[in-house]
Amino acid sequence: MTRTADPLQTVVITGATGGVGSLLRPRLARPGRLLRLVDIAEPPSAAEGEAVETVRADVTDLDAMTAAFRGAHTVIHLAGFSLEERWEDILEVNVHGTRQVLEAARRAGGPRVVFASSNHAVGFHPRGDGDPGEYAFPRPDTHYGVGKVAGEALARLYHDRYGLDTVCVRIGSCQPRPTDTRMLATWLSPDDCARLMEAVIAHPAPGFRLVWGVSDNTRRWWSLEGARELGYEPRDDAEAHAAELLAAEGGAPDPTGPPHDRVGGPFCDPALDTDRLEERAARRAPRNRG
Ligand code: 15L
Repeated sequence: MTRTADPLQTVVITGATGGVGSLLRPRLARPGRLLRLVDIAEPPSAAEGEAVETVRADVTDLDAMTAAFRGAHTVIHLAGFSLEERWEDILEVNVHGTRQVLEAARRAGGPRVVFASSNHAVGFHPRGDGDPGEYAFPRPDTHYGVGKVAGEALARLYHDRYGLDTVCVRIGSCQPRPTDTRMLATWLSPDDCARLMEAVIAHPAPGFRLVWGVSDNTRRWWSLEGARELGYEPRDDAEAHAAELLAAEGGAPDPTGPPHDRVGGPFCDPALDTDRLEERAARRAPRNRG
């Protein structure tokens, strides 16, 4: 662990060098706050005025996580595979890693934990059914989605059993900008993602929550009610990109056929099969995850 400053409030980000972590880091930096960045890769060094500590560790390492969470106000748990992977990899990193993060939070004195869940926890819900509601029953579309469901269950367990404040955010598509027509509904802008995290941090006592993480998109399918109850006020709308994306895809997609007929879109494709995952895992360096 490298230490640089002694501010008032510590916010830990696991998986800080990943896609969402890299977008959040500059947006969560502020005076009076220390960002403790946990990752197996070395995060970029601190920017001007940014109070940062780095911890090079694996989320499955309980002792390292417990040390990293000491004195923290909030842990934003993003670490893990972000796409479909072999079952054993999802189990080890996404499921066991999340259990270790929650257990470490308990041992470290109980910072609140935000769990980055995903729309793929409920990906097989037909889109035609409309908004599946805040607490849509799990219908995972992949091993990855099962890992998110397990993480939500663990978050609930650690709240009910130990009183830890745990907030699960079913993230749509957190990208710098929407890149296809599906994201006209599912986009969570980086600024809105940071707004949602700030709402969780600022809330006096969130308890257990399960909310959608999505911008206020004109075409969104999901409720913002739960997130708004936390204090989230989204300001972005993917509609600003609609003309360009619709033109690129030759018009509005057919919502009654694959991949647009299910919440999880392309993740519901049976072509995400085991052989391809084995090949990808074989090409990946050990413990190199995104
Ligand atoms: C996710 O959960 C993935 O991590 C991300 O890579 C995107 O595919 C996103 O969902 C999505 O559904 O767009």
